Amino acid sequence: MRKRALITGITGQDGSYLTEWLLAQDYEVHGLIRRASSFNTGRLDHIYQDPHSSDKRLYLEYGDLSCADQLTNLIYNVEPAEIYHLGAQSQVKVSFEMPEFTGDITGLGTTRILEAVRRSGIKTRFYQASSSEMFGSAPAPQSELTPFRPRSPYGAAKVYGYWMAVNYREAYGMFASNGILFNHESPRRGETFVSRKISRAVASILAGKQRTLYLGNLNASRDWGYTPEYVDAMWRLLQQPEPGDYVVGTGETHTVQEFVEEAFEYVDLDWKQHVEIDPRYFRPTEVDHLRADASKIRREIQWEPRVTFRELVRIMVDADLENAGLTPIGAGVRIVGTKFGGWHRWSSSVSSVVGAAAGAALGD
Ligand code: NDP
Ligand code: GDR
Repeated sequence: MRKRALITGITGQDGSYLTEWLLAQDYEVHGLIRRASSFNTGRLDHIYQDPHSSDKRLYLEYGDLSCADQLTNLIYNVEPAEIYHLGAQSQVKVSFEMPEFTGDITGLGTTRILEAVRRSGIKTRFYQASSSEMFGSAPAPQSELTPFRPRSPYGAAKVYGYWMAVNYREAYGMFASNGILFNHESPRRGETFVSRKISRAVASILAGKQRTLYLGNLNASRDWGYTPEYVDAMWRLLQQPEPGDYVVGTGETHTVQEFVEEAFEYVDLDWKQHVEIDPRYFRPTEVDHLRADASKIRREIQWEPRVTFRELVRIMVDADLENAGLTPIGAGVRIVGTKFGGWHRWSSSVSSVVGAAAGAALGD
């Protein structure tokens, strides 16, 4: 029988790739979307099916993570075999400006979903989108055994969500797993996250539409991977015989400045001519250094990322060049062609979507 999955945060970067991946595995996919005054499904339009089609396998359902009743009804009615809980106020800088809202959506939102599962009495497998931001100031490399030291309201809310998933596993025997994912990027990344801000600026500078890119802290280092590989990891976690908590990352770290250098160098521009620091983008507390020790998932689940840091930057810059009406340099297009196929191709999965993948740009 066809498996049914429910995804919260389906309109986001990860939700859209996960949907494609699950549809390719023959799932029926239901996604929670918020009501908005304009369409917010840009990342899904290329896979959205005509509601009258007899082979329809993607359904979008209205609801909000702030409203428990809606979530309980939805979970009871859909009765999913797997729930991927990706919905969140996910922007770290915004969380300092809206700490209570972030706690409500990113933290309590997880409890609302877990409680909806418990109350509806259905048997399901639950994935919690935990984050490397939970490690905060804990020294690298960070593994499942590293104590959490969050440095933002977002990080603190994710720590709460993490422990709620563990608690429902232990208290009620629920199959609940945490994927502690390090930064993962793609051409569908929201435009205010630093990777996409850089790749878009490079394209825009080449197109003659922008001269200067204003950034904050260039010294922070992140463990950056390519999102399509990370949604595969999420799925694999829910296919295991037992639930558990896993760090997912590449094991390499690079500074924001290195991302800038790599992106500008790829198109033969001198970044020093174009990048300026604007303290507006500094955070009250910063996470300085993240690098995953992902040996557990490599060992137990055989998940291994294939896209390198340089390749990731090239994929993103090529996609934004195309989006700006320019010809891509081509290395990024080739990497997607040689390393992927099937559900994830340049023409159907990257270039046709990137223009629409503006993301929910609440702030920066
Ligand atoms: P995005 O910001 O791209 O997507 C967030 C999603 O949550 C969107 O679909 C958004 O809907 C939805 N959402 C926000 N608020 C609500 C609400 N009140 N009710 C219902 N839905 C809501 O995030 P990503 O795809 O990058 O990340 C997915 C998850 O993984 C998040 O939980 C994030 O915190 C976590 N994470 C991400 C990492 C990364 O590097 N990308 C790393 C580690 C964890 P809308 O489109 O309407 O705004
Ligand atoms: P992050 O991603 O905070 O790691 O959270 P982001 O891309 O926002 O920042 C990465 C690093 O870049 C520095 N930076 C800037 N950041 C932004 N957004 N804009 C700038 O202009 C800028 N200049 C420098 C930041 O200070 C930071 O050090 C992401 C989100 O997806 C979270 O939801 C997720 O949990 C974590 O990754 C893992």
